[in-house]
Amino acid sequence: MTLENLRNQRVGILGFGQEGQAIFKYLGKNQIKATILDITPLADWGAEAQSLAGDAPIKPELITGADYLNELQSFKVLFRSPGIPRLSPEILAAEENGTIITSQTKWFFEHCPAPIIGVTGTKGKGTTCSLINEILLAANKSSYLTGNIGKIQPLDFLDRLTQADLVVYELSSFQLQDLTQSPHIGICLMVTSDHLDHHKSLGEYHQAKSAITKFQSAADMAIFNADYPTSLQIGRLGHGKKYAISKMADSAVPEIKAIISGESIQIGETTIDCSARKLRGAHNLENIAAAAMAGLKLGVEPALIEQIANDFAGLEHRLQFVAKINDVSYYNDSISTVPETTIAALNSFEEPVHLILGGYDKGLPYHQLVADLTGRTNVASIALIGEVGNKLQKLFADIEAPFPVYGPIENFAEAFHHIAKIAKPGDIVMLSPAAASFGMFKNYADRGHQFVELVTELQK
Ligand code: UMA
Repeated sequence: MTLENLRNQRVGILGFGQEGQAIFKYLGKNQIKATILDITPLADWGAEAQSLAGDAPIKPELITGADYLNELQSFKVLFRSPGIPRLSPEILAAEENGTIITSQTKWFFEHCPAPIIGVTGTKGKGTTCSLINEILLAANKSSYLTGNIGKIQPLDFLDRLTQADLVVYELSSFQLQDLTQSPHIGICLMVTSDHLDHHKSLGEYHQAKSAITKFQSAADMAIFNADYPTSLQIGRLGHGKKYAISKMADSAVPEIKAIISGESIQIGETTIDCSARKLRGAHNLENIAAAAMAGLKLGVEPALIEQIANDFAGLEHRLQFVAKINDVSYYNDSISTVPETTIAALNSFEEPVHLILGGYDKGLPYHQLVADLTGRTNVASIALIGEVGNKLQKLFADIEAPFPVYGPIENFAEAFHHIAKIAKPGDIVMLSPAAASFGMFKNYADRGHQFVELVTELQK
């Protein structure tokens, strides 16, 4: 489909979030009128969305509120946002009636002149994409990072791209679901179950992910984690060359080209030594292996890949290495707003960890977290903050925690200094609060930035 096919046709944008707004700008720039359809009533839109639609030279038609899907059959083309289920009855009925259902991702794939490195998986997509992008930029390649990771929308730079560029695209199952093209390099990390609230079944979720490789030709490449049955199955689809990754040296999977062993990744004759890596967690070695494989296939020198893989500090606020001061390492894991993510963060360390825990109380249960923390040998101390801090303090008191628990402390800086002061060389100080930021901070990013600022001040 071309822009010409859209002229003088009824074109709808389903959902006016990040993606819908990017499509609206793109269509407007190309003088194409659009109708915006969104469940959220206009009065509840954010200021940016309101002024984008309100001040546009080509005024959009607006269909908002609960009945926004009623008229779908009157559209020639609909651009769907990822958050709107592809298989909803109204969308299927419109499609049956001849409406073309597309999306920002589908349009981009159809029109992008540059090779796309697409990354999907249940966890680790954002980290792997960011690392690949860093590797490519370090090798002086022109690389764009986009997709589910947010920030920069692909339609904002589509017109600038040439064959000489590279696009690293994080692909969620919602974005992959109706693609009819696969990326030039399709990377399938670990796939387990997730988003079952949105997809009807595990089968639909796995099916959605399969577009990462299914349409590849012999000129394309599939990189996948052979240790997960579904990833192996997806990796084997399509005609791309196969480059599987495994932690099992004795695996019988013939497509395996990279073996993770200890802190090393062996790819043929090449060894990538990750023993100096800042990105913590065993799972991250799998992500580094996928990124290293992609880098090698795109012609980056192994020594440079090794250097970037070791220097990469991770995504902001997600187990992000901040600094090492007097041999104490500081990590910002402000994105952790539930107990499970704090447990996952702690699993990444063997060193003693001093933890800032607590925040706004969403009514989550914390017994499991307390049991987990007290059962560990590497929790050195805990500083509690916020309402959840009160709750945790009682739970820790009941079971006589085997480590010092401070607080709850009202002041975030005071909580930080408390544990930073007692941390010994070789220890970790981490913000991984297992609670929402509401009340004490603007949002989780603000909480993370305040933590980073406190670490920076300590360095002076
Ligand atoms: N809306 C409806 N009907 C619905 C659902 C939403 O009208 O049934 C409207 C909402 O009122 C809102 C708009 O649609 O105005 C939001 O659209 P959206 O939910 O698709 O969100 P976007 O802002 O366009 O963000 C999307 C991704 N969101 C989802 O997949 C849910 C973002 O991923 C992504 O960063 C962005 O596009 C850029 O590509 C978020 C996410 O949670 C971060 N992704 C999941 C994940 O990472 O696990 C897949």
